[in-house]
Amino acid sequence: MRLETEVLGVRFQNPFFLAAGTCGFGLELAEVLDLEVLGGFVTKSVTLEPRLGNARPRVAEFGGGMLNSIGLANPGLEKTKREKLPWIRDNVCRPRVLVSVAGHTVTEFFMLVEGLDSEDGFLGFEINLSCPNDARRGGKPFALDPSAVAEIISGCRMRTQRPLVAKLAPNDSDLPRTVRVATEQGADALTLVNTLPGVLLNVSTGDPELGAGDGGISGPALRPSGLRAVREARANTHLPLFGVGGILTAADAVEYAHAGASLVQMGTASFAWPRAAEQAIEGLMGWGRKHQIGAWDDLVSKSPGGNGSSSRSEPFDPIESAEEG
Ligand code: RRO
Repeated sequence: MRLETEVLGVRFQNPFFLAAGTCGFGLELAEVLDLEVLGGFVTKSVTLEPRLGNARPRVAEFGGGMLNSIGLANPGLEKTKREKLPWIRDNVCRPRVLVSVAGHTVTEFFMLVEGLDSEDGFLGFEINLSCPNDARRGGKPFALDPSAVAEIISGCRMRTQRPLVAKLAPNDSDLPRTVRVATEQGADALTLVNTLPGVLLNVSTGDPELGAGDGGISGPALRPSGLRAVREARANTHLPLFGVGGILTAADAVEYAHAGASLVQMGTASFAWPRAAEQAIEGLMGWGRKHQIGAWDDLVSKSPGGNGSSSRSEPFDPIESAEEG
């Protein structure tokens, strides 16, 4: 099966990315995984100032996957420019890189995009609108507020010509509206989904397992939620979609293609098995042979809504829509 695909006007050698927060800025994983096999990766979310992160422990495992509250630990804008992006520019050849940015305020998103736009080494931005662990926002992601989504995406759009990918939340009670807002305001693609809010309690004490209390669920338990969100988004936008949530194997990626994703991101699986993406890429070629599918693109174009066909025609007013809600 041919895995190359063209999305966002560029060619990807295969549809597999590593998700934000699971591969640092690349170099953190380069010793255990040959990054060059990937279609791409998304960096850890960058904030304006460096952040140490939330109280430990920050991760806990359970039968369905993992709960995290890392709390946006990252080196901040200046160090990302000075050290992280030059490493990517000098060491990453074939994979395409998206830099994830996370503001605590709308204006911070603009400052991050402006601050990074003139740097080398990356393709575009993943705008993280859906972090469930930002204590400064009381855990309420921007993605659940359509007028904030409109403001952030339109403002970022004015500040860069690079691809803008909006990362949305799985617990959005009106995802079609959010998808349409992001589309109308100039996003080039959407990522679905971030982690789902949850908590794990110590059975003896009743205390939360994570230092911060609540966290975000990822891993196999998230896959049905991610698939549902991709299908729902597919019905409401013509934009290419990144599917993420519980992808471990080639078959999981195929499931996301059926739902309407053009590209996929692996997250928690690569924490447990750093070479999971490499194996899934090989597995995908085998899957194609077995099922006589010639190309990844054929799978994507057979999904409901297909690749590039929009089910929307009427113009959409995000402000009016936000007021209706
Ligand atoms: O750093 C985190 O705690 C974190 C982020 Br920014 C995110 O977007 N999703 C997540 O599960 N954790």
